[in-house]
Amino acid sequence: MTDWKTIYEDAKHWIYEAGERIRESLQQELTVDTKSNRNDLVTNVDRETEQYFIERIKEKYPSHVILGEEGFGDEVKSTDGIIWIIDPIDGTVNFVHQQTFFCISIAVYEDGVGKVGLVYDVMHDELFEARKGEGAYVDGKRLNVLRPVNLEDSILSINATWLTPNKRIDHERLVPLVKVARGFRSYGSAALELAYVACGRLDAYMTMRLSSWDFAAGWVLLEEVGGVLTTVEGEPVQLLGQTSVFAAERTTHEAIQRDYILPTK
Ligand code: 2AM
Ligand code: CA
Repeated sequence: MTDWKTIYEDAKHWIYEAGERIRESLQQELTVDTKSNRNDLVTNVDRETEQYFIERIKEKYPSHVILGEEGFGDEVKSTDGIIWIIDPIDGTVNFVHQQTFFCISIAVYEDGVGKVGLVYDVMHDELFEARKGEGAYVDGKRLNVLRPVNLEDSILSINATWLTPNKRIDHERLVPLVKVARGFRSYGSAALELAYVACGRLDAYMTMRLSSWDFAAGWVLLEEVGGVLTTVEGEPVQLLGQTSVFAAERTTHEAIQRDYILPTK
């Protein structure tokens, strides 16, 4: 039988250690390259951190599959079995430009079901963690189940990209939502923004293009506090491939879908 407690403890130990290495790496000069476009950055630290996790996971759990953003893991075509989903640095643009507001995101799924989710804010030394059925925690303190919120009292997170003309959504659909909310934030790290929804700092997070390593750990956190994560259209999210993501407490999620997203279809 799978020993989830040990997997969880190993993941936690490795994430803290990797965070320490990232903080130390800031003393040295970064090598920054671009990937799909000039704003899609990757550094030597993203690569080295992913390799750090892969070495340890492969040594201790040779039968587990690894899906990592930087491609050092396995080629994953199915969600069968135990899969580690790793984003070594989520928020690389922040890492390069600001040296803060980035995190390590580690999730472990079994047959497509999230079992472990860890989001570590490296510079604030803040760890969000959850095990399926065991609740979600920040720095060891249990997070409360989320409560519904009036949209007028809410803080929403949407990247400004989606509020300008773009090929994924009619941006005008989102304007009424931004106008009705009390405030609107964009942190530039999807995993951290999902963790912030899970702990109530944000009331909803919406984006049009994520990969599983950006949301897999945040999804486990959210499920433990009564949060819901779907596509923007309210459909189930697929773990493999790119997807839009809309996350909020269950009733808030329903209200935004009903009053703002679906009527304008
Ligand atoms: P990253 O820093 O790991 O690339 C920025 O709004 C958020 O979206 C970050 O979490 C960022 O992850 C993610 N992101 C940026 N570009 C992306 C892309 N082309 N596909 C998927 N996720 C992306
Ligand atoms: Ca990344």
